[in-house]
Amino acid sequence: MQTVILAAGQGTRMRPLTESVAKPMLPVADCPLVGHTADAAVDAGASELIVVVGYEAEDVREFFGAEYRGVPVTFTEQEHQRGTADAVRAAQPNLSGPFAVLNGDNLYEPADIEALFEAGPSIGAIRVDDPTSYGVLSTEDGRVTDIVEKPSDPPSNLANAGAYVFPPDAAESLNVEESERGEYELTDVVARTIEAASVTPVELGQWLDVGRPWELLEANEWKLDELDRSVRGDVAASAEIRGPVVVEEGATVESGVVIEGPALLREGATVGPNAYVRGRTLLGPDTKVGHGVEVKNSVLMTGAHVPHLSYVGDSVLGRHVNFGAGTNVANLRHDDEPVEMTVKGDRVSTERRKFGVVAGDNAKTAINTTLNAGVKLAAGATTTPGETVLRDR
Ligand code: TTP
Repeated sequence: MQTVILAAGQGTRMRPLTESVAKPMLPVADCPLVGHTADAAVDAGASELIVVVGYEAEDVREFFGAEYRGVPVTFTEQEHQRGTADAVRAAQPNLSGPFAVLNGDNLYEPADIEALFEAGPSIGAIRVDDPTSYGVLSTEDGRVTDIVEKPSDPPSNLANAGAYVFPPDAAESLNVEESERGEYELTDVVARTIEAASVTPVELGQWLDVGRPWELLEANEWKLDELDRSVRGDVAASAEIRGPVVVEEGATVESGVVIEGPALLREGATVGPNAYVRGRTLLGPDTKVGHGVEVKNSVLMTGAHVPHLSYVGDSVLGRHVNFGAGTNVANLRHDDEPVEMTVKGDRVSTERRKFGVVAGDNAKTAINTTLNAGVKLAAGATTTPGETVLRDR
């Protein structure tokens, strides 16, 4: 089945991490987010991947190349990011038969995508406790009868999981009206398809939409949990590596270090001496976790350094971030309420009791900086020695 992967979006809710990187290219365990989306499609038997690119397209093109795991890849450019239906419209000239559409920023189980492919025209759905912030499906006699966006009175708890198989003629009905929020939405194409064809709801076992920074942490938690232990790097005799830890070739673990898996140390990462890495932690290529540093349940992207005497918990550090000596991160509120973040100007609950900070590429903290839970540092932001950062900057 031809599979369209939508990877053109600007990822504005993920800022500052998407300041100069496409969201699908953010790291999730051992590959970019979109690599996991594509893996699910390939494992399910996709015959061709049609990748819609736009924002920061070059990295996406480079990652896939002409072939991905033996499956041919075609790129198509969406010039302006005017919505998901508009993105599929960019792929339309390449379509020739039934086709699947997956969001390039969603994680799926391969078996679920296989079930979707086998079902013919279908929509992936996930059962959620509170469907009011999703597209919600109505179903009758094993087919989808309606889809409503963010209903206050949801007809079911089946949420649209952004995975579809369309019949061939759906490619002709991509010219939908602009929605209230000014986009051309794929759900409007789905609504038309439901009227014209029998569309099966396929319930997915596990699914994650990665839209906001803490969801990138959740994506890493999911994929790091799937790691099998493999230690190929240089590990000092006095270091302790516990559980499912991957130390890639070219990574270094110095003396006195304890690493509790799941954890992944990519090539060029160095830890220690005397450091503690725990939770589900990704230490990207060329990262450094130095003496007296504890890193818990965090993602350090390429070249991020936390070299001396720091605590970093439940946080995401962009590329080449540097935390000065003694920088500490708060990741828990004393009232035990979920940590909040500002996303596009609105305060939003992360629904996590523990969440630390998000630092954009090249942010640098001075010595003894204290960063409060839920704070975002813009790309290139700096702090002054001894500063306590309570608000985004
Ligand atoms: P969204 O998550 O709705 O959009 P986004 O990724 O741009 O993020 P944000 O809302 O934070 O700005 O998009 C769902 C999927 O569709 C995602 O994989 C990106 C993709 N997409 C496009 O390819 N083109 C588009 O015009 C839009 C809006 C999204």
